[in-house]
Amino acid sequence: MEKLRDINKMVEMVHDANRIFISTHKSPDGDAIGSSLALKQGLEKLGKTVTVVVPDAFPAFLNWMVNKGDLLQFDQQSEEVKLALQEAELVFSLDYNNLSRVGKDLEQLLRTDETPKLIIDHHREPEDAAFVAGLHDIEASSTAQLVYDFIQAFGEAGLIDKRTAACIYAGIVTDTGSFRFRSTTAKTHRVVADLMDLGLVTGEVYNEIFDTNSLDRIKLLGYVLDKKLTVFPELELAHISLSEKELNQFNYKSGDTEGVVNYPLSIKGVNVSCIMKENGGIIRLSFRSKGDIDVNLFARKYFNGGGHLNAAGGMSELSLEETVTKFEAAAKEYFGA
Ligand SMILES: [Mn+2]
Repeated sequence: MEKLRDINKMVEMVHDANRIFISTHKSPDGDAIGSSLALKQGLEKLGKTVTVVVPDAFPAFLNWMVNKGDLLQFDQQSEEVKLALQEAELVFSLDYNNLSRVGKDLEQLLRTDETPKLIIDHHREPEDAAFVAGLHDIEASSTAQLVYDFIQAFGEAGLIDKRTAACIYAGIVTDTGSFRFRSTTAKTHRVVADLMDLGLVTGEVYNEIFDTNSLDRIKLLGYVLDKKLTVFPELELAHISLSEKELNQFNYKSGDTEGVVNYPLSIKGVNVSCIMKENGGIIRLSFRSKGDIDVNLFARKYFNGGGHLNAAGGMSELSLEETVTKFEAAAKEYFGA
């Protein structure tokens, strides 16, 4: 059996271990935190002592999931993390495919440590040599969905309670863009149905994650959509630009423009969207597209960036006005063809 699909070996290794160390990637997202806490809670019900380690801070909209003492943050508690790793008999790598994804210092710690490592993940091209076994599936909607399968593989009732179900759901709902990305399958919905049978109330979790806007943020969004949205119907494209001064009028905090770039894509006939944002003298650009339109190549070619087919970023050292002009010319050349 292929070693990164060997769930039975993983179950066996967990049975033989008492102290378990769970790690996840830098800038942890809903799937990283949700899958890690769900696995911790499940393993604790099996009588294990579990430490969850995140490399750095996670966004505030995930605070509801995390109880005091639930996890260690490496950039603030490196000594505690080292101790936990020394004592661990098994290390889990959750929601990342390569040890470099945890950040340099923690990566070094994990690489020099000889505790066997298991991976549960859905990112392409896992670092095979780093792991003794794993549950790796690039077709899974989320790592949280794989953690659900893993906990079920122990074949014991009661390992997933309402709180654990909420953590798994949080990972699934954030990684699938609320069940709209292509990775969402019938299996994804079946897992959620099972979680609901275990006590999950989907609306409660949804509110915790998505209904956390500040008034300033909503007013900024209103301003952007009313005053700053420019559409080029012939190019099937729209852009938004924001100066530092404008952002400050709405007491901008990092994260406040997260997702704003997606709004233009909801306009019928718009297939490419760009937001240009001034920050500390440089302009950061973020691109989104639909279908086969490649904004990764566009970002590489014109704005020193890159990313994925439908989501990419770039930067510009020109002024905001000059960047807008450059973007419009580049877009005409690249998307107009
Ligand atoms: Mn994920």
